[in-house]
Formats: sequence, structure tokens, C-alpha cells
Amino acid sequence: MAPAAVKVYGWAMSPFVARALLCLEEAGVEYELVPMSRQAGDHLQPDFLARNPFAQVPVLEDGDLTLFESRAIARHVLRKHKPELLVGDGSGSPEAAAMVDVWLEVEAHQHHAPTAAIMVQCILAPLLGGARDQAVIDENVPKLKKVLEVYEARLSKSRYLAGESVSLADLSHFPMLRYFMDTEYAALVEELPHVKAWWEELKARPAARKVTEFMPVDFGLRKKAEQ
Ligand SMILES: N[C@@H](CCC(=O)N[C@@H](CS)C(=O)NCC(=O)O)C(=O)O
Repeated sequence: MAPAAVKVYGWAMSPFVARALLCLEEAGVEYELVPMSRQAGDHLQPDFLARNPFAQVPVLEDGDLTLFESRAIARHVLRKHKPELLVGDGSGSPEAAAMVDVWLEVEAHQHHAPTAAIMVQCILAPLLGGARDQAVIDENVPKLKKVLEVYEARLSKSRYLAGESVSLADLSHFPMLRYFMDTEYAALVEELPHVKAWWEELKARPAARKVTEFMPVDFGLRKKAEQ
């Protein structure tokens, strides 16, 4: 069998790697996941640094093109294979595409940091043998609450963030929320009816369900500790 033209390097439970995989799944692109181990320091090896000098996963290889940064990878995959997911109302208009860009920036610059901070303290810190830092959580909960209130207002006016059709702006939230929704702070989403319905719809998508298979909520760390 010929090797897949598209390769993704990384550990699939990473929300950043999952963003790339989610888009490949949404677009129905055949790909090979080249497994790597953070514990073994695979991302620090010269062959990987030649692919991403910032020593982070994911990296995507598409023929001769090598890309890093999960959001850039996501855009590339969809631009090439499912461009309708870069436009929020299916029209293909620059105005509709601009709305996707707005909400992608919101994900990256407003939503990501507080969600990740809470997730890391609630899930990752204890798994890595540390104590969670409640001060970090307490600082980020009101920040996330404020962001999600804006989402609630937006989603009460349109079905998805960028319009009436699902887009990358929605999908890009999935990987971090998948873990966040397993914390005791999931109520921040669940108490907002439109955000909750949006999340339920997002996680039920076949591509999201497929990617979730690679995303155990213990990041595969509990199994390793028992070995
Ligand atoms: N902005 C980057 C962030 C990538 C990132 O932080 N990746 C983590 C994956 S868990 C990583 O490779 N970390 C390397 C390390 O922990 O040394 C992206 O969106 O791709």
C-alpha cells in the first residue's frame, strides 16, 4: 500500500494535535499519524526540529509542504479539502469568511488561555504528580465565565459562532473543551443553554467522536503509571 500523502507528527491526546486530526477527519482526508513520545523527548530530536524548530507538535506534512501551528494546519487542510468550513454561512462570500476569522481569533485569544489554565490545573497537574494550583483556577474561572457569556449572546442569535453553518471557528474549540468538560468547572458551559446546545452538537459530530477516541481524559498517563 502506498504511504499516505499526509502525515501528522505528534501525540494524539494533545489538544493541538487533535485540532489537526479533527480537520482531517471532517474533510475525509486519508492521513498517517506518526506517533511520538513527549516523555522520550522525540520532539527534541534533530529530525523533528528540522520539521518544527519550536519543538512542538503537531507538524503536518502534505507532500513537499511542512507546516506547524495547529490553527494554520487546520486552515490549510480545510482550504484545500473542505473550504466550506472556512465560511460560516455556506455562501463563500468574503464577509462570511471574515466572521469565521473573527471567531477563530476569539478562540485563540480569549477562549483558549482560561480554558487551558483550568484544564491543566484540574487534570494534568495531578496526573503529573503535582498539586493543583487553586489560585490559577480561581483567577481563570471569572475570565472564562465572561468569555462564555459573550458566546451565549452570540449563539442566541446564530446557530454557530460564525453564522448558520458550522465552521472551523466552532471546530477549533473542540479539543480543549473536550478535556475541560471533564473538569468540575463544566458547569460554566452547562449553565448557558445556547453554549451547552452548541457544545452538545459539536461533540456529537462523527469527526469529533473519532478524534475523542485518541483523547483519553487521563492523557494515557494513568496507564503508564501502573505499568
Ligand atoms: N501554538 C501551538 C502550540 C503547540 C503545543 O503547545 N504543543 C504541545 C503539545 S502538548 C507541545 O508540543 N509541547 C512540547 C513540550 O511540552 O515540550 C499550536 O497550536 O500548534
